[in-house]
Amino acid sequence: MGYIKEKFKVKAEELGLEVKELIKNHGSRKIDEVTIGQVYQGMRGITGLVSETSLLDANEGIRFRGYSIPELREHLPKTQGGAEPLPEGLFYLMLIGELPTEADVQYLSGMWARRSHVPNYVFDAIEALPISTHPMTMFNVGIMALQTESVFAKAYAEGMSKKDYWSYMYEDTMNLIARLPHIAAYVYRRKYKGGHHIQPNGMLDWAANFAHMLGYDDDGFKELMRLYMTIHADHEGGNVSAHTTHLVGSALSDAYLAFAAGMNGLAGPLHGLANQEVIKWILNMREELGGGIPTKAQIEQYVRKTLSEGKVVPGYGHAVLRKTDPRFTAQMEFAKKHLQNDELVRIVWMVYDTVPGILQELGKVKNPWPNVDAHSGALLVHYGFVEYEFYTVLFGVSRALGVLASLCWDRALALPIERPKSVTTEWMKLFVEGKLEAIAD
Ligand code: CMX
Repeated sequence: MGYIKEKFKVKAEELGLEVKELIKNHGSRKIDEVTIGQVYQGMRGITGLVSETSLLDANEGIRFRGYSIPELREHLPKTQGGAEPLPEGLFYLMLIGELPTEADVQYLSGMWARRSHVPNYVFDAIEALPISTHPMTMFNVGIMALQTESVFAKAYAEGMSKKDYWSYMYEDTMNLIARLPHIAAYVYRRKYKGGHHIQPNGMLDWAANFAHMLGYDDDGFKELMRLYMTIHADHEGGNVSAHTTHLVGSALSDAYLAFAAGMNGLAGPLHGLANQEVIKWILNMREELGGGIPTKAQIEQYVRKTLSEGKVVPGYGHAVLRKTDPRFTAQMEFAKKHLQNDELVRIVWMVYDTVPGILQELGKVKNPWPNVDAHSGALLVHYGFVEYEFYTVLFGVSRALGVLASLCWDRALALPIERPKSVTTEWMKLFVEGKLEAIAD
């Protein structure tokens, strides 16, 4: 057993005992109350899940095992001469709960490089789709084709003990994370670069190798990918992609099945697809206004037009956050350092100056501030990565780090199948009338 797996086993056994005690001594204590409004309105604000890898504060933003994004940028190992954290380090932190050493990060880079081989039938499955297929669909078809490689599913079919679930989930997690960049890059090169594929370079770190396979060997782009893969990785357990992966995994579906389900959620425009919607919206605005940098008044007018057409302003708002997303700020800092004078970046900053005030005026938007998706596209376009329909795939590759680390914990803590109770509106009406007994009859 590799030393990271051994370390995870020890940590999981310790926490497993603590959780048992917690449930035994405090299991009946109430943590929350649920209102009828919450039940109808997306279960907002109900504490009903445990996710070890990160915790979201409405005002401060995300913390990974206690570390904020600025702290991660400072403390996680970097590549030689680089300034951005290596996502391998964040994965280690989320899985083990401790900051990694340089050696831990190198161990993961090496392991993922060794496990990165993707069988040809996965590419054949992608090839079977029309070229017009959305990249997220191609990506997920690739993941589903790769499910044949699940060691968890194989061991379960052969009859494994409950005690070993975590071990096979860990192996599936490592294999899947190792292979995702190759599948994603294959989709990109097939759809946008005439099928001219680029072989992986096992000497590079995980994010740089991904950039390389996509066809971007610029050092600046590699740094951007390291930052991008780090900040998109996790956002506690309740967001659609994390929650779906956890939910599907709770049926003992393997990592491939569970992660693919999560990716279908990420592909929705109110979640991960918002990153393509943002840049599409900005480019349309620029075109409609005749090109160049619009004035603040023109942006304001365009925002109002978007709202009057019954659309949301993409990249703004959040179900939990109530301040500017620190993931937006991290990208803004990257832009200030590396691409200060980029036209699209300047428009993104002008939109940031304009949108919150207008959304506030509406009186119903709980968070008028930008989320992670409001900035990412402009950075990618700067490096020539203009195919915005692909952006959610980048988000997806990163999101694997968080949701799969969580899935390892789910199996290690032997969390049961998830099955909340639902009721009908008829039940609700009887409940408010105080006639609940009638339902029981
Ligand atoms: N533009 C216009 N209206 C918005 C809005 C925005 N950016 N954000 C919220 N609203 C509206 C909602 O549509 C809702 O309107 P109705 O009452 O008419 O249905 C009202 O304000 C209240 O919504 P809320 O409680 O503030 O927001 P929710 O928790 O329901 O939804 C989110 C959160 C992110 C889906 C929403 O803010 C939104 O649609 N934003 C734009 C899409 C986006 O950027 N998504 C990416 C989120 C980050 C991610 O997951 O990647």
